[in-house]
Amino acid sequence: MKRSVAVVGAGPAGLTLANLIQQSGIDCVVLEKASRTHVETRPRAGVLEHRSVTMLESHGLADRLLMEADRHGTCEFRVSGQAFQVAYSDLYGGRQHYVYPQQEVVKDLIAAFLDAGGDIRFSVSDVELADLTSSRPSVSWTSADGVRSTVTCDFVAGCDGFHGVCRPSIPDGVLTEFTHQHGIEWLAILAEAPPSTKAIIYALHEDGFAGHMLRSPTVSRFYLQVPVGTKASDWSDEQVWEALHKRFALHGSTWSLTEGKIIEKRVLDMRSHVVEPMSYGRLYLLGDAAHIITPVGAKGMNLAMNDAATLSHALTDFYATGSETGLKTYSDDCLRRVWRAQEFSQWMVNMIHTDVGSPFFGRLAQARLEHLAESAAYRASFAENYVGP
Ligand code: FAS
Repeated sequence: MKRSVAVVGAGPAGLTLANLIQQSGIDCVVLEKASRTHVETRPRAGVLEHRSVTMLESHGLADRLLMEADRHGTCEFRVSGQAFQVAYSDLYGGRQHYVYPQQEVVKDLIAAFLDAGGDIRFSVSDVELADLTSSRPSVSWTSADGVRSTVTCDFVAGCDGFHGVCRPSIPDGVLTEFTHQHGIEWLAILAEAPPSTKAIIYALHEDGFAGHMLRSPTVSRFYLQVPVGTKASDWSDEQVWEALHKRFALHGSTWSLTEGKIIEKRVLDMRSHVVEPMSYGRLYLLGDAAHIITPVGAKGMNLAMNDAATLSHALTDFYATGSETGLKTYSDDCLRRVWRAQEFSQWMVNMIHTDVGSPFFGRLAQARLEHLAESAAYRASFAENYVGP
């Protein structure tokens, strides 16, 4: 087959890109190794930044999101049984977060792409990239019925996540990899429990961090800091709820945590990873294929979508005017935003964990929190980075 662009991976990065370039009249094919049902039911992130929603809305891709998503503009910090809130939306021009599960975003983007005549191949295997430095790279795959196919194209978009095939297709020595292991692990819990809060809660406790994230009116995401090397099976549901009650407890308050059936428990090792540059020849890397960030600050999905918007602009310009400027600056444009997000995420990791590194850092974490509680200027800077500059 011949296409202008081959997109490998149907996550937020690949699907946003495919929809945007299709709207610009650029033909593409999307290749996804999982089934449609799997990608449309796989729970991951759940918070969209103001600018991601503005971008989707400007392309007519946010109708259901805008109808169903909860808007949030406040978050809460709990330390030693005391709580304070940061009304970050008021501090940053009314910009809000939209709580809308990633799998719903994926579902909407697949539907919009197919409704507009898009071509997605699900359940493909053995994806291989070739001739990436030529003007006609190609991608080959085997479909579920065993047929081997090849698409020749102008550009390949590597949107296949951290464990995909696109980044490893780049020869050794081309990319510079920046990796940081935070030395922390979180037990990520999904429970059929209505949220017990209207604001995301970050709780610091001598036993470790606890987080109450928001997903939907019937499902909540919780995070529990656990010792490195923990297996999800080490924690019974009873132990999970006991620890959450203890770490969220407030002195002299009637606030209570509503429990529910735990439907997912997995351990997330907190690591960050960035490759430079985010392109090689006619291959462009987007989202988790190029950068991994901790869930602290909810940046992963938003960075993936912004990479897609940036590459879409560059490709639209290339096909409309022949200009390669956007394609040449794509990597630097994205990396500026990626490192800004990594810096903020690291700052928050160090603020909400009291035992990262030496006890000295524990004191720093406390000082940061006190500064956030007391200083309007500090809160304004927090607000800008938290909701997305
Ligand atoms: P994705 O990983 O979403 O999509 C890549 C796609 O490529 C997948 O559909 C995959 O099946 C496909 N693929 C892989 N290899 C392929 C191959 N060889 N051929 C074809 N297709 C292939 N972020 C938050 O902010 N909050 C959270 O709570 C949160 N939770 C997360 C939980 C988990 C388990 C993970 C892995 C990530 C989580 N994230 C979270 C980060 C997450 O949101 C990512 O940043 C986001 O999915 C990145 O989007 P993509 O780059 O599109 O990658």
